[in-house]
Amino acid sequence: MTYALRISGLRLFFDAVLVHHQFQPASSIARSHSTHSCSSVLIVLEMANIAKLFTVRAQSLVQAAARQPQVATRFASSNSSWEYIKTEVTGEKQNVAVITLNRPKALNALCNGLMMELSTALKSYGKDKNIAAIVLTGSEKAFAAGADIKEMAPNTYSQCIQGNFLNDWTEVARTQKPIIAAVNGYALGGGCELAMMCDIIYAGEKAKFGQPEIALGTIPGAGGTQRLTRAIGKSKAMEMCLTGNMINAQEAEKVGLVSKVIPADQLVAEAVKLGEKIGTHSSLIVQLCKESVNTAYETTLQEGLKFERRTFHATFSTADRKEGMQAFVEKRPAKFTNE
Ligand code: CO8
Repeated sequence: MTYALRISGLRLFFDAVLVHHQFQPASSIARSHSTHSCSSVLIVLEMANIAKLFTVRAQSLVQAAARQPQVATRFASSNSSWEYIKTEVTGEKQNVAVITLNRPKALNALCNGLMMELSTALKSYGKDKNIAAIVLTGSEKAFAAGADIKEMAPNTYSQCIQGNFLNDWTEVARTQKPIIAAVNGYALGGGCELAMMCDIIYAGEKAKFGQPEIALGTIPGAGGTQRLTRAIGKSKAMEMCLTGNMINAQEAEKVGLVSKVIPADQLVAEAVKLGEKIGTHSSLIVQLCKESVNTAYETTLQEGLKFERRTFHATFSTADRKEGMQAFVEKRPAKFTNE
C-alpha cells in the first residue's frame, strides 16, 4: 500500500471515530446501553478500538519484521557485480550499509542502470534485519550531477508518460530504514532531489546543492520544487529553481537543508557513526519514529499530531518500550529485541 493511501486510510479512520456512529463495531455495541451514558460509553469503546487497532498494527509490524529473509551475507562485503554502485557493510557491529554511487566519469549522473541498481540494493538492505541504517554517498567531486542528460535528451513527451519516467526513483523515499545522504561535491538536479529523499543529509565542506534544470529548458521532476520548498521555504527554493544557482554547504546548513557540515575526508565516517548511533536503539521504534516524522511532510498538523499520538500509544504494546523504561529505572543500558 502506498504511503499516501495509508495516510488517507488513517484520515478516514479518524474521521470515522470523530463522527462516532460511522464507527460501527463500537457504536453498535454502545447503542444497547442506556442513553445518558451513551456518549461516554462510545468514547471508551472507541478508544479501546483505537488502542486495539494500533496494537494489531504494531504486532503485525513485528511479525512482518520477523518474517524478513536474512540477506545479510548477500551484500556483506563488496559486491563486484554492480556496474554503477559499490556496496559494503561496515561499523563496529557491521550494521551500517554504505552505498556509493560509482560512475565517476559522468560525475555520477543518474542513468537508468544506476537507479535500478540503487533500487535493488536499497530493497535488499531494507529487508535485512542486521542493517540498522544506510549511508548513501558519491565521490569527493560529485554526489550526483543530476539525471543523465545525455540519456534523457531524446525522450519525447509520450515516452515519458507511457514509460512512467521517474517511477523507479521513489525507492529511496519508500525505504523504511533510516537513510543518511553523505554529500561531497555536486548534488545537482536529480542529485539534490536524491539527497532530499534521504532522511538526514550530512554535507562535506565543498558540497554544492542546486536545481539547474531551468537552464536545460525543463523543471525539477523528482521533488525539487516540493521537498526543497518544504525544507528551506518558498523564497529560497524559488530563487534556486528559477535561477539554477547553487548554494554551498555552509549556506545549505544555514537554511536547514543539511544537518551538519563536515570535512570532506571525514564525511562518510561521520555518517556511518550516525547510523551506528541510530542502530543502538530499537529498530522497530526507529521505524515508527521515522514514519511519524515523515508524516509531517504528508499531512496537516492536526492529522499529523493524531498520527503521532496514536503511534506513541502503539509503542506501549512493544517489548522494547517496556525494556527502555525499565532499563532507565534500573539505571542500566537497555537491551532491545526489536519486538
Ligand atoms: N548528465 C550526463 N552527463 C553529465 C552530467 C549529467 N547530469 N553532468 C556531468 N556529466 C558529464 C559531462 O558530460 C562530462 O562528460 P564528458 O567528459 O564525456 O564530456 C563529465 O560528466 C564531466 O563533466 P564536466 O566536464 O561538465 O565537469 P565540470 O567540472 O566542468 O562541471 C558540472 C561540473 C558543473 C556539474 C557540470 O558537469 C554540469 O553542469 N552538469 C550538469 C548539471 C545539471 O544540469 N544537472 C541537472 C540535470 S537534469 C535533472 O537532474 C532532472 C531531474 C529530474 C528527475 C530525474 C529524472 C530521471
